[in-house]
Amino acid sequence: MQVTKEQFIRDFKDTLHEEQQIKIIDATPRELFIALAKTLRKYYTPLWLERRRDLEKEQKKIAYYFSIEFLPGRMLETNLLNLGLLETVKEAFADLDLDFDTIKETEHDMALGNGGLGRLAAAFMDSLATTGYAGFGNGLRYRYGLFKQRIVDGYQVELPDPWFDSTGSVWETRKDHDNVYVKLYGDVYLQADDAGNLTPVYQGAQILRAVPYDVAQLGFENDTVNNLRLWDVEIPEEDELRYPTIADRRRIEDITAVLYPDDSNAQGRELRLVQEYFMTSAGLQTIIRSYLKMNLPLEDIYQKVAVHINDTHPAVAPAEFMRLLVDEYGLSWDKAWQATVKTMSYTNHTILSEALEKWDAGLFKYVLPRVYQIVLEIDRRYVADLAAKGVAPDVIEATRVVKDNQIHMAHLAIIGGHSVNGVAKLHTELLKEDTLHAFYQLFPEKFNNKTNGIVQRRWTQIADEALSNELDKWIGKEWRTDIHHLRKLNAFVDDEQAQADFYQVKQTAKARLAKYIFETTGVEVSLDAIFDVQVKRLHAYKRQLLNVLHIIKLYWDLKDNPEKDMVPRVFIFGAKAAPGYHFAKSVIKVINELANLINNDETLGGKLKVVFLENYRVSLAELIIPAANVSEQISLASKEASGTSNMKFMMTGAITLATLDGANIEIKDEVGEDNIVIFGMDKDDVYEHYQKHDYYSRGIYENNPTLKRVIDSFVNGTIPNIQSEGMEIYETLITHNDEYFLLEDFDAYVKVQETIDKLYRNRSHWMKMSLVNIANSDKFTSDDTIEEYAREIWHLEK
Ligand code: 26Q
Repeated sequence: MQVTKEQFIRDFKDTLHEEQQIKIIDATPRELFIALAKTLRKYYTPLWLERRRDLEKEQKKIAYYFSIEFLPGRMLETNLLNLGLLETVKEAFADLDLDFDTIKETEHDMALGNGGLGRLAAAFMDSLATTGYAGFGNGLRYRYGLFKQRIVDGYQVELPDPWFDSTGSVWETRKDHDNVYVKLYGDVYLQADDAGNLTPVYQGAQILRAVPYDVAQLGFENDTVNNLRLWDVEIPEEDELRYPTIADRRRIEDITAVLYPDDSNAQGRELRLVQEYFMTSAGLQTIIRSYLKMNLPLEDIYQKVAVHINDTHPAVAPAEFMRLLVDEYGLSWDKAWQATVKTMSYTNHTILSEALEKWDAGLFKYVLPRVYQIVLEIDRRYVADLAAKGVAPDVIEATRVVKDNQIHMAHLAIIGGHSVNGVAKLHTELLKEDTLHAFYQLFPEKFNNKTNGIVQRRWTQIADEALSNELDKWIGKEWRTDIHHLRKLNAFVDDEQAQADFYQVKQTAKARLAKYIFETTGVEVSLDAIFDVQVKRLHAYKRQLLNVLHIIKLYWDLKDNPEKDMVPRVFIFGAKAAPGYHFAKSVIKVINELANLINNDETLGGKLKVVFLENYRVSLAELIIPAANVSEQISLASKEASGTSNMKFMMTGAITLATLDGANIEIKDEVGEDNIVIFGMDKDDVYEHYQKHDYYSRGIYENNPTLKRVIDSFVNGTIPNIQSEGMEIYETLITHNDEYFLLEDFDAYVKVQETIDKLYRNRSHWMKMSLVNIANSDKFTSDDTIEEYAREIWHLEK
């Protein structure tokens, strides 16, 4: 978009005057942010309208990405960058004597997601617009994003995260004309008409209004604007009398109040099912409506529409689509089913069985009586079809949708769609071999891999300006528009000047983070130390605790020998624990108390520091990741489906310290074994233990004095203030046999940490490794991942 600095300044001042009746010198940074955002909206709104018109005219196929999470973080800089105005606006602000960073920091992260899955959905929105495909998001407009984490006395405290104020978010537009109605609860029976056709009759259903709020998704420098549609709930005026009290109304508002209501009780689980159905039904209804405007036969809808099911949360989609096609639009079951299967596709994000959603059939029937009947019919026909084909009864039983009084949502998504994909090569192999093996045998053609990706523009051009400028200097600017030009950096990995220059880039990022660490925690860290970072959701399988075990080992090394020759190390953590996840919260407490112990022990000579940064989120990641020397990706092999922060660290020049899990394997394939540090058991070792049932953590503990001393530190008072948490960890590791095999991997991990220490001492060699990582990170652009989805799953045209 062509806007001169002068023009922008005029537009910006006009917006400030017209919308806020205020002058620049009187405005707060927040008011300036709002005016800036509104100025941008004026710039892109014509493009947004034009996009709609074009799509209607050209009748291109559209993919709809259904996801219960979207985690874009801050949108200002992305929107500026994608409009081609980031530099112009920074210069304009400098002219106006305004500090751009102060203004941008008043934007609240849009955090409608937990972690990887939600961030991936947001990345895909950016990449769909950037690659020019018609791909729209469909989700929920939560009033509160993922909780805001504070650390008090070392404990996680969860505070609400109201991410928009009474005027809503500046980036959204309410679209009243696209309202739809969603039916829940009540009774349904089937009534035959004169011709014998059965129509469902609903009695006493609750009818809610779904109101869409659209958020523009701008493509990078291509004038393309796609749409992310977030649904909110309202009580229809005509039904107001059904909700006479504040409590009655609040129960409805609760539907879009928070992401992942507490599902440890029945009420929470019901709310979650309502959320999932609400967003799915509203989205599908609008899709069918807009398809029908083209006057094409409904049974051909798959030619113009693809619906993607992001994990099982929207997996009610095939059944709801069937309900709409058959009940509301009168298609025959068979035609509707063919259309449904060709329309739907599903991504699996985890092999952990506890995350594969199953609904109690009684609850499902109570909340969604008609959809329940349809699910039963899908299940009945599935079983009959396979039996007729001679499929073994145990295979049918293992894969059907309804069994043991539960609705298996992944099964519904697989049976009701034409594609199932995992998110990294190993993960997809495991789905085929293990988790979804029976399905793979029945429908091998449905299975495919789509390795995750990241929006590299955010992690370089936005988060790491110094790196971006240095890249311009060495390889020219083309990489900014076509990331594959990064490979040119391979020519300079041995160049001593390049090594020195990129070392300075990293030091700049470290200095910025060190300042933040000091301001937020009071801990001083040296820029000569290795910044060793593990940031991700706190989960046992991700093994933050293995990192902790190693830190305690270093602590004892230094206590025994204060002269120990080691490069100073700063261990940096960022992690939120699910509110009901006791063990994860205990690990956070232990990290914080260990940090207190270590950071205040002067005998350690400043060689060891531990920092836990509270409230890890996208905007904090933008500060932390560019500053990392070491990227900790130490999940138990087979458990991390892909990981995506590993890709961000790689691209900003950290060395990956990893197990052979998820996309770490593919990072290794890109950089070669010499430029990554791999350790520990692989997936076969892990599966061998499962088969042989021969893992015995107590045996390892008793035979490894170093490890024993480390583990005893949790319960012998070494770390103050962690009585019950230390005990819980001890029991997890020893009494409960260490489910994620930390003990077996401990020695290997210690050893590669020593390798890291050695490698870092040779600056030239370290920087060579770092440059190889940056130079080959183009592999993980989400733009390419989306190209694969578009071509191979959704069959879209550009
Ligand atoms: C399931 C049932 C009941 C309640 C909650 C859930 C639930 C909630 C969130 C299940 C899964 C999630 C989130 C999963 C997630 O973020 N997975 C990550 O997805 C990334 C993108 O594909 C991968 O890179 C990560 O490896 C994977 O952990």
